[in-house]
Amino acid sequence: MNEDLNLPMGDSLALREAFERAGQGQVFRFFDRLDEDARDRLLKQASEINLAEIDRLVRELVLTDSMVEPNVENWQPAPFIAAPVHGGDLNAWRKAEKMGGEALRNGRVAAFTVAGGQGTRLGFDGPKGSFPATPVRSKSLFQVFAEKILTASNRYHVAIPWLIMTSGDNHESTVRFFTENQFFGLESQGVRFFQQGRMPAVDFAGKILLQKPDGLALSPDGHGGSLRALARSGSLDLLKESGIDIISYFQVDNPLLQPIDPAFIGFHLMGESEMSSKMVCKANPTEKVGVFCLREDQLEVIEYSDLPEKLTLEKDESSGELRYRAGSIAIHLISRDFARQVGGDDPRFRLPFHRADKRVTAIDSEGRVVEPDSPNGVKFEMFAFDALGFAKNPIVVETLREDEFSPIKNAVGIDSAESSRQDQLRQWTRWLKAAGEDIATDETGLPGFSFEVSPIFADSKQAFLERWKNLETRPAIAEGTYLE
Ligand code: UD2
Repeated sequence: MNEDLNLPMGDSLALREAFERAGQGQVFRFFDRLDEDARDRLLKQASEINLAEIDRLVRELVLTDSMVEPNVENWQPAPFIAAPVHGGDLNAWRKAEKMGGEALRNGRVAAFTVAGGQGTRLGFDGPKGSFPATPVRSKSLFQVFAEKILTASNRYHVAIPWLIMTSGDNHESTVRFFTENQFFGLESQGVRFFQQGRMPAVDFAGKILLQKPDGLALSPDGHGGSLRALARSGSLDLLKESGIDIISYFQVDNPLLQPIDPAFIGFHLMGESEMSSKMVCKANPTEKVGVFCLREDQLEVIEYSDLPEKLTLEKDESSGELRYRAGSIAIHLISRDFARQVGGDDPRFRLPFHRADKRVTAIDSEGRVVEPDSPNGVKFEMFAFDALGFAKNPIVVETLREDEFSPIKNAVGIDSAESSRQDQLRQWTRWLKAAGEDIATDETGLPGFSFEVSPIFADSKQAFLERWKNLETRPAIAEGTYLE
């Protein structure tokens, strides 16, 4: 008996034979030379692999030339609910906010962060959520979200649970980060971590790559894997038991976002939507965000790299605005039952995998480690926004970039820690000015000094104005001021 695997020896042989039959026998190339523990490790990883799925993906995505130009005849920009400042119906927004507030008070909402990505572009050693994001206190992204969730919990008199999806690469370090920081003031039992699935990388002939003699080259299965992981981890069952039917989904990289947004929740409910999304108007045609489109009347997000150039640049004749301007900022509301449907095993609701050609450190047939300087392999990833294709009544709601979107993705330049820090400062400065304070800024609204407003003090302009008005003594805002 092989204790670790809980697999009788006969079964480990059956596993090896199954790989052989699937044309993936190279996975066990070094098996005979491995010691007992190393064999167990390899067998355990191999048993995670769905060979039929890999076979299908290799045939569909790796061995075929799928670079066919799409026929864009039936494409349209997606409609969206405009923000009040862009002509949206203020009464509808008020109604939505009220309805969302009620759902929150009734404990129907959980927050959900996808934090399983490898964060390679940032070059930061550690889970991306532990990256220091704020200008004065250098609070981590996780702390910013935790404080926003705590503030919303206090406002609606309900403990809002927080689900956090990690991956095999960062699960332990993420949990440790929360434990070491006492969960940033949240109740630890209200925060639930679970790992997403992994997929093996293959070479351009479709063969699964080995990272070492006893290890496959595995990587997270994309943020779309969150739907499977929500179901498989038992999280959806727990939500059901707690009467929660709305999941507020967001990425780990954007400190400006509102994890809990009553108006968005209200629109989701009024529209009887199974999956709703937020958009901002694209900053420029080539901004690296997906775009909401209608394809044959079906709402989809088309990743920027897949949107044909003609459509990327197309402008509205009368307004001069980009026609395809509804940029996805990867914030969604997902109904629990819909998550179960898309995260289950029914092939009718199967999210597609996308192919990403990447440099994959792997060993060659002699067991030598090869660090390639150009892509040598294919990774398979699912995208959460592809679930929109299965959703009933999906809706898109506009939010303002300056209020809600300033992600930290790159080490320098656009979407970097510095650009995000400046956007946070601009936001707080706008709140102070709205409260009647005089703060000198440059023409972009950036003050000449750093200060910080904690989400515990205020998490929106409305909350800030209220809080500021009621302060007995108002602090001078200067370099290093921290409002808590
Ligand atoms: C994403 C969207 C883009 C736009 C932009 C907004 C895709 C393909 N593109 O671009 O359209 O909405 O965000 O900021 O999504 N993650 C996991 N597991 C994985 C992979 C990623 O949890 O296996 C998480 C990751 O931790 C992060 C988020 O998903 O929170 C986004 O991942 P990304 O950095 O790969 O997405 P990005 O910036 O290319």
